[in-house]
Amino acid sequence: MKIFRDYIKFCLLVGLWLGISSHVGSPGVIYEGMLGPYRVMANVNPPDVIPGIALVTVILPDNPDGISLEAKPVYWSAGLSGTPISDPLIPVEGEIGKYELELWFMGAGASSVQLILSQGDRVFETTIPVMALPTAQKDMPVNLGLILSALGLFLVILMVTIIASAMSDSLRSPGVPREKSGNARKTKGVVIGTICMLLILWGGKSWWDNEADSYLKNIYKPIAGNAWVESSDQGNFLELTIDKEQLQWGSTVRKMSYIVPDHGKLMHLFLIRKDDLDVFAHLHPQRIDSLHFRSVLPDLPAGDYHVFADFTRFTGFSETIVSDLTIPENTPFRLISERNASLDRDDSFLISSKTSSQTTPNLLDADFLLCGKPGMRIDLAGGYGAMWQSETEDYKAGKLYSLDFELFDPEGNPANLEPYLGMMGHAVAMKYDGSVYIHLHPTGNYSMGSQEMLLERFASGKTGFGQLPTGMTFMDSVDQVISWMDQLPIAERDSLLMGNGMHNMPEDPEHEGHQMVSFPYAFPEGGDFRVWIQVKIDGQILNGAFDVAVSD
Ligand SMILES: [Cu+2]
Repeated sequence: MKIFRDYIKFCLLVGLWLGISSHVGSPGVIYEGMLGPYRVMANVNPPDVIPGIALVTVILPDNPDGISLEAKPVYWSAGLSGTPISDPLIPVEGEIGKYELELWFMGAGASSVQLILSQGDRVFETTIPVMALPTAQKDMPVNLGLILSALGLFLVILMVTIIASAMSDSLRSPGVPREKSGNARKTKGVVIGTICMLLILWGGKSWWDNEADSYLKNIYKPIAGNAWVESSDQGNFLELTIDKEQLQWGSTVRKMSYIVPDHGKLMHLFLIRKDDLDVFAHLHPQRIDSLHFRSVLPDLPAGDYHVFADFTRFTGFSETIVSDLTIPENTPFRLISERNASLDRDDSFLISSKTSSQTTPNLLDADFLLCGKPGMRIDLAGGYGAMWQSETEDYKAGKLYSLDFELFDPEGNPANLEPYLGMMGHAVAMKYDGSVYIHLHPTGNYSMGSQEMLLERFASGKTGFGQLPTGMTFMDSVDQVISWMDQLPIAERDSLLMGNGMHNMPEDPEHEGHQMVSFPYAFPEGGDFRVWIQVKIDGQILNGAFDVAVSD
């Protein structure tokens, strides 16, 4: 019985693995933007086994007439020319402007969903980066296993019977009773047939086990980094290194030298103090070498921290390095005037209350703020304010929401948001137990760098992994771009990052002048989450924290 079940399991899991992927515990890709003249919100739930089916949900709030909507999976490696034709999305009954499609992802790798809207002779397209990777191994339902095992057993008996009959009854003429020698041949046939079938089953099983092993080796795991605090007379530094073994993934080795800038930065590193999530920092480490990154550490309280470091490769593959960091009690903090090394100009941090109901304990410095919740207005540093505009406090897992935040200046008037790292705002959502971490933007939770790399690639018509510059050359050229961007005046740098307008949301008629920032997101599971928002007003990076309980 077990042999058959294993054998069938293998049949279900045969596939090719390249080994590439993305974030922590929140695989769904949310996209908000424009599709031609129309607003579009899309949610792609990628498969967790490969080959597997992704559910693509698209909402066109403007609900245009006379359109057809299609989608196809386009891989970085295969390019547009290596992609099958697109499939039509089906309107969801009773839901205006909503369309759905189940899309097969046949291979693992840096991929995308290309959305195509046709209206008359006009065709509009957009590309949503999707990392297709195996993160699970499905168990076969017992009933199916039983049925398949029974069928398998039947097949074996059938084969043995055929062999035995071939060696006995097939040799005698019709109506002639079987002789003694015929019985002997039949028995011999049963024995030979059984041995043959057992050999075939054994061969199938060892081949299956081999495939299952290589599939398991290709199950995706985020890269685990090593993070620690290095104190010197220059100040305190966060060091992040990656062990080579961590890059091995199945038969491939992930390369760390092919990272490209994302929002003008090599890496976006988030530090979040464990358990109470009361300390949050967003840092931009410098590259020391391909496996070593360093960042100036702000004056954060001692304790154990989660570390999440987002980066994107030139293949459009965006990934998160995970690690733990301990800031020792006796970490020497120096006065700002005594410190030589200063924070990156886009770095910031926030120390907030443990829960939205707690009052103000005295802490290190004035950057301690109360944490809010949906529908609540909180103070930000410098007298600014933020309000989580929300009809409900009861958020449901899996449902697509627009997390809307309104910002106020110290006089209580609508604030005027400025671009921060090429966006009108950034947000991070994290589940209290650390199992879910996601970096959000007003345009969704996919990596902008990833989208740019994929579009560039598709436009180039190139396929495969040939003609790559060496890792060193690539790193050098990217480091030059990063340091060039870092010395640009902020306004110039940000307008450059906002430049192609691809990532800008159209003017919000209700909130002229950008007083509002919205993040589309679907919480992947229920639980207690903390959401940090980051905006820039009057040249200051302002952070605010909100707690939300999500129900399953
Ligand atoms: Cu960043």
